[in-house]
Amino acid sequence: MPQLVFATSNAHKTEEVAAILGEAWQVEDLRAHPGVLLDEETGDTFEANAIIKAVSGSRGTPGLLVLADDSGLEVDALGGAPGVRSARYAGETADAADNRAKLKTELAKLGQPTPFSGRFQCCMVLARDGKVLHITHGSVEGRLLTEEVGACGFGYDALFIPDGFTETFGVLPAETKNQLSHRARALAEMKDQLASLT
Ligand code: ITT
Repeated sequence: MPQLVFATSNAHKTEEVAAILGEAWQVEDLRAHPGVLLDEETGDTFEANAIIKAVSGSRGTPGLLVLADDSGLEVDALGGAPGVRSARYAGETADAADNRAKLKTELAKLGQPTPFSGRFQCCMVLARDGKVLHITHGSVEGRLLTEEVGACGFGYDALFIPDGFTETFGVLPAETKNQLSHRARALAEMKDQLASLT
């Protein structure tokens, strides 16, 4: 089974990517490569930050294929925030609960009408030995609630209802999220490229 290093410290992302790729790939994240340090995410786009993670991750794992994901939530009524700052929305040391609380506060300030339109965005970058091999993008449109519903998923999932559904990603089964999410769509675009490298 070919090996794919997923350059993330977010175990939830790894679980989703491993489930989406299935048996075809042995996916391991930075827990299996504790000496690899990624460069700081200084970009102002998902793509720029995904390139930083993939390139720095691949320099630390010579010869291996390295995939990186930069993703986040955009809310139209907030001008696209939290966007690339999704992981740090409530501050540099914020956790997911802090970020959800900040989002709920910002949405409450806006008042009606609810729910608010938005989307999850994901950019995936494949690299090897410091060189970018392929870049893909995926998104999923939906609506934001002002109260959390459900305990599945991670990050902002309990506040987001994908279009075509009536439940949040916090309620929908992982199998459903993994068929239509921003991450699933970016990975679908990446699959041919991955297959050509095995
Ligand atoms: P790595 O940089 O180590 O990959 P991270 O969690 O910091 O992990 P990002 O910088 O890409 O990753 O930030 C993405 C944030 O956007 C993430 O922390 C969540 O808050 C949110 N997010 C991304 N995808 C999500 C999803 O599928 N469901 C819920 N929230 C998501």
